[in-house]
Amino acid sequence: MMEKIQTIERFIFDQQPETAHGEFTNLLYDIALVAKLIAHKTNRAGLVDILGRAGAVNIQGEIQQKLDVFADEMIVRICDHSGRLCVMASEEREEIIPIPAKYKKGSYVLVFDPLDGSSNIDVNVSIGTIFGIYRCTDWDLRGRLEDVLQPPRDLVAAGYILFGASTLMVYSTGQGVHGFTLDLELGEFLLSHQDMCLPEPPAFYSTNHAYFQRWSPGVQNYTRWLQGQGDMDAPTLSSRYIGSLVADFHRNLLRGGVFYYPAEHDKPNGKIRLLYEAGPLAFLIHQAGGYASDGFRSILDIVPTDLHQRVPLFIGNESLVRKAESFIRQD
Ligand code: AHM
Ligand code: MG
Repeated sequence: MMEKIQTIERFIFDQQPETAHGEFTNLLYDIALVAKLIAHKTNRAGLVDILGRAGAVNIQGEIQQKLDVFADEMIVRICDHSGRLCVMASEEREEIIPIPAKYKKGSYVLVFDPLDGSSNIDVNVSIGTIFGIYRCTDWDLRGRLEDVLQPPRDLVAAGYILFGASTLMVYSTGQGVHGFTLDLELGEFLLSHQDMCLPEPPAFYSTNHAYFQRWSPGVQNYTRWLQGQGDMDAPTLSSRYIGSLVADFHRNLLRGGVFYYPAEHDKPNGKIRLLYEAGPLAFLIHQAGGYASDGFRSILDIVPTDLHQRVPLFIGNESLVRKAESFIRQD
């Protein structure tokens, strides 16, 4: 039994090349630590009404924080002085997050959405953290905006932490996608999903149908096709939509499917952020045998021009995402 148990530390260590200095490996450990801290806090989220609302002063005289602000600050506090990063960027902050001059700088760039699915935080529905790691582009300089604005194809690792029925950390360093479940008694992430691959045939499509009237005819026709309307080639799918990208993505990764958040008439880039959400998840889906597109091209090839740029997203089993592209081409 003991032989079968693998902690995340052990797994990361075994995967690192012999020549590695441990900087990257330790960065992944740091993220696993952050995951435990956020999990601890989110598990107590329901107690907010008893202990004090966000913004109110609690029994200890501390101001209660919103969970997404807490997660953002926790990631920055754990990662800024480790000597492994040259710069960070967060969905919660307008500007890049420099590494303070008093700390040593490292070779990596961390981009993250500290707690995605904000509309689900207060209602006890799964939420998640998404992260991506790039190499800094100029070793001699402290991190700059250019280090952050790299296309997702250049990611060296990406992953997410799902705070759901259990806490799960899923990541890839370009050698498959692996998942670890947090054992609360041991306080350790244990390998639970090795080498995840998208199954065929896919089971689900996931989108917010309420926006149907805001979509282009191509996306509307694609939706009809997914529903099996009038085409012999139509897949047999069921629909699932949580409204938490990490949870929707994770379910589709395990069962197969497509998630899409398309352009809308008055939101031509949709809602999902390229740097913190679409890019890292595109990296993961490729590693799992799938594909991610903005409807025209691979998400991996899009060079960000703005920290908070949004992008239409179609992500999942390649056959389903290619079909979206072909419907959209007819627009
Ligand atoms: P957020 O970054 O403000 O939390 O928004 C991102 C979330 C995603 O998790 C989810 O896929 C999407 O917004 C749901 O949006 P909608 O409520 O419009 O369907
Ligand atoms: Mg988000």
